[in-house]
Amino acid sequence: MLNKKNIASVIDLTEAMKGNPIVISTWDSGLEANKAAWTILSNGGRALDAVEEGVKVTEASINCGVGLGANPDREGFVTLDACIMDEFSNCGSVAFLERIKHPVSVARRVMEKTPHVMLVGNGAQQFAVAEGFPLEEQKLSSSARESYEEWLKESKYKPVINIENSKDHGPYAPQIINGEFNHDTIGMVAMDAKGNLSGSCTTSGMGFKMRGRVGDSPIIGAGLFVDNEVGACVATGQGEDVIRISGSHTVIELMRHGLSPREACKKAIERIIKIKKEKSKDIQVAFIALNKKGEVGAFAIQKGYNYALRNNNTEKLIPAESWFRL
Ligand code: SD4
Repeated sequence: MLNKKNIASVIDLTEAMKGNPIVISTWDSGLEANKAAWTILSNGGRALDAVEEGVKVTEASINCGVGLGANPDREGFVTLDACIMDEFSNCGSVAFLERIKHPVSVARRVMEKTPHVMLVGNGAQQFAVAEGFPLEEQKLSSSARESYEEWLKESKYKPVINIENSKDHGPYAPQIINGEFNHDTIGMVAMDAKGNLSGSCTTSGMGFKMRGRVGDSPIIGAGLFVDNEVGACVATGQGEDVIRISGSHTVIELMRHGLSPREACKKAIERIIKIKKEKSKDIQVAFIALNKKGEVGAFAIQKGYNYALRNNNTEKLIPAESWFRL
């Protein structure tokens, strides 16, 4: 409950954070993405611009799970999901979007230019083209083509835990391993020099997913949530299980009630463990969160998840604690 005294302390904290921007993002790929975000944050720019430009770096790269170079669905088409949210609780999202290079920017346009929050499929593509986004060729990257052809031999669907950080095939493991397949995403949350928060999330979802499958990443409250009075959170991993607990919103509400970002992420992971029971050992889900004091934290189901942080003092990868420690 906000009373006069703690309203004052919220304002004091915000004052204290001014001039101390920070950005965190998911997986190893977050290091490069953070650099682009930092160019904006370190020059006094808005967190919203930082989280858009940051994840665009990953969208433009060839990797297994973000942007047009990513692995396709089981029909052979790359379909993209993304969302963005700002300090005023404005939000925009696209899902099942094809042939557009920067879905996060289309999500921002949905937020800024339409009365809606979410556009999907053909409608999202039509909107993007009308807004001047080029319609790219319907074509797989060579690594995605190879992975897809390999996958077609058995057509099995089984996400591989932590494939995002596998070193076997470049930074984002764009290829299949032992006939098993992957997921990947970049999520980013940031606080700017004015103490305002924003977040973004973009993905091709799970490689070789069913046509039409949409995960948590474009769902506000599941893959991403921002509350400028409290904090920002983004999820990665098996989207179905993030949606089941409204993951990112849950983390924000837990922080609102006083938990640190780490404790809040851990509690959300515990909820998934409670629901999934034995099956928890076969899935990966992770949350990263940032609160209004500029404190960060993360928690994952499985070991091997890390996130990238950049602020005035440091630029580094941080291994997250996990429910299973082996
Ligand atoms: C999804 N959550 O589509 C995404 C995948 C992901 O790292 O985060 N991979 O379910």
